[in-house]
Amino acid sequence: MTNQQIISVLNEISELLTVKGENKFKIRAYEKLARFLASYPYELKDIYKEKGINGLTEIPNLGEGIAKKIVELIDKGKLNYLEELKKSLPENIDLLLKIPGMGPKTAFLLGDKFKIKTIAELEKFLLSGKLREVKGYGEKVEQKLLKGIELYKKGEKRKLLGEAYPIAMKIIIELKKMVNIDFITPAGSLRRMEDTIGDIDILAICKDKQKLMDAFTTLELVDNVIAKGEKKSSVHLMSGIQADIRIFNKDEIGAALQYFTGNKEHNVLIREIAVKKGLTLNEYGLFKGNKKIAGEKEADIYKKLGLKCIPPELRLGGEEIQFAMKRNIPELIDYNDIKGDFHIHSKYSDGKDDIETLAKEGIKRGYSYIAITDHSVSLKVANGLSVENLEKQWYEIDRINKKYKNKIWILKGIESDILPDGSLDYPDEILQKFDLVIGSIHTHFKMDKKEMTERILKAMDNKYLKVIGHISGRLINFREPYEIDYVSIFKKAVKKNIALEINAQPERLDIADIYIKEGKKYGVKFIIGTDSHIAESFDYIIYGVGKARRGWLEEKDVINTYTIEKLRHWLM
Ligand code: DGT
Ligand code: CA
Ligand code: CA
Ligand code: ZN
Repeated sequence: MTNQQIISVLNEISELLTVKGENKFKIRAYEKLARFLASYPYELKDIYKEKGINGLTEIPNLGEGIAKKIVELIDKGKLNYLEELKKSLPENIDLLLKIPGMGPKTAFLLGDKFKIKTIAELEKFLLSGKLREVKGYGEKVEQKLLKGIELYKKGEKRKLLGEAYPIAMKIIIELKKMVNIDFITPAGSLRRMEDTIGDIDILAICKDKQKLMDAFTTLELVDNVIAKGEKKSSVHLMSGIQADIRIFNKDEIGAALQYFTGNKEHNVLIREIAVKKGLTLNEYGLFKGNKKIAGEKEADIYKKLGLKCIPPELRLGGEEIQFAMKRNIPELIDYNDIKGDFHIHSKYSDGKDDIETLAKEGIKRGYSYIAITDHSVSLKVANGLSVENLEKQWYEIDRINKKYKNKIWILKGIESDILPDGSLDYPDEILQKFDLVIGSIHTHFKMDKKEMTERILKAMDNKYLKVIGHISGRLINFREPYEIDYVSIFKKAVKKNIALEINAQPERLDIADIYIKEGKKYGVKFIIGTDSHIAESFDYIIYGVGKARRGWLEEKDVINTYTIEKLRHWLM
């Protein structure tokens, strides 16, 4: 029972209680804990194993009542309370509630009055136009729910990069502990750093194949084994993802990496080039007749085909091939080029950690600077900062900056709401005191393309604004982006020296990589922010760099690579 699974049970309970019209405070307790756990770094089952139920009740937001339920979940894998709750409501209402955009009242209506029990039934019902005949419902709700079904179907199949990536790393670390492995690496969509991952593909070189397969199929993370062979095995993981492992010989691994990194379209184009040259390419090597001319090194495959080696993140079966032919692939920003993080929440708003903890985390990672960017005053749900609290925070930042002088620079930042009329959330005399002002949209998502674009352009007129945060508002698999006119924002960003944020939160990854690539053509600069609400989330930076690379960005395009001097200059 992972935290992720516990969170979904908590959310399910809170939704079912809402449907029942139960006490608000009771419901909120479940919601609050679920939100808190989403960025909690320790597994509850480990804490329980070590310290028992008392370990659980020490955790903030976790009272004794819920702790008992969590214990039952960990011990038995299910919860009687939840089963009973479900029985007292229309059948399968919990399934209906998983549809993005579905509220508890509507779910109850659909289950109770119309006896809808499956997603397929729901889809049919919505398409029949019967919902709009119910008082208070219209075509709009039908459309919204149909969209929700579409998102749900996608989300069922694909996991977020930020869920799959740590799992793949964990698999690799665990296997290395148990077996003597010569080489092991992820391939597939994970290596390409796609937004979402269908399944995890792992490639390895290992002399003791049998032992590696035994270890892989008996990992603690494994739920059930799909297939176990000498060179390939597949498993379903507890987290709902499938993982494959394939073992190759040393003289094949480069070709295997090329083949299994994909994507498919890229591979088709690469194979066409090979064929034109009278060569054959497969996952074991590049061959001229029976003679292998490349196979051990991935770069050699590309080289022998007359191409510059293409970074995995660019392998999409598009123009990367043409660029590689002309040897025009840019030197992409590297995962080690990052000198700081520009989007961090502290406990002054809705983060968990204090400024000093965050500073130490930055130092631990070798950063030269981090920006504390809490929420602004009007975002009450996230405990947005009043001017009074801001002053307290600045005082604290000054103290920490003094204490860790020459080790790290803590920027006084803010993630200011962009209000519906495009104004920022504080008067200019406050805004001017920040080192870094990010403007983000957190409310009023329903504006049309023109209104939304104008709202953002208006915010960019504020001379203290330096960054537009998570520009499209999308939540992958959950909320569609609102529409905006990217080009007019790109042009204004360049003119006003405003950077666009690559928000590295796994569910956001916003601005999307296709627009990063587009923006770069206009000369836009980008800033990567993890949007951390806890120090451990500094890890998300790799997803941000992955997105930057997929957007063809170089070191010079990303502000996080700047030295302190250069950063200060940019901020002026
Ligand atoms: P995913 O798992 O849906 O997120 O995406 P991938 O790209 O990881 O796809 P997957 O796991 O089905 O296969 C891994 C790679 O193996 C894929 O990117 C390219 C290669 N591959 C798989 N099947 C084929 C195929 O039929 N033809 C070619 N040329 N390559 C394939
Ligand atoms: Ca895959
Ligand atoms: Ca696969
Ligand atoms: Zn935000």
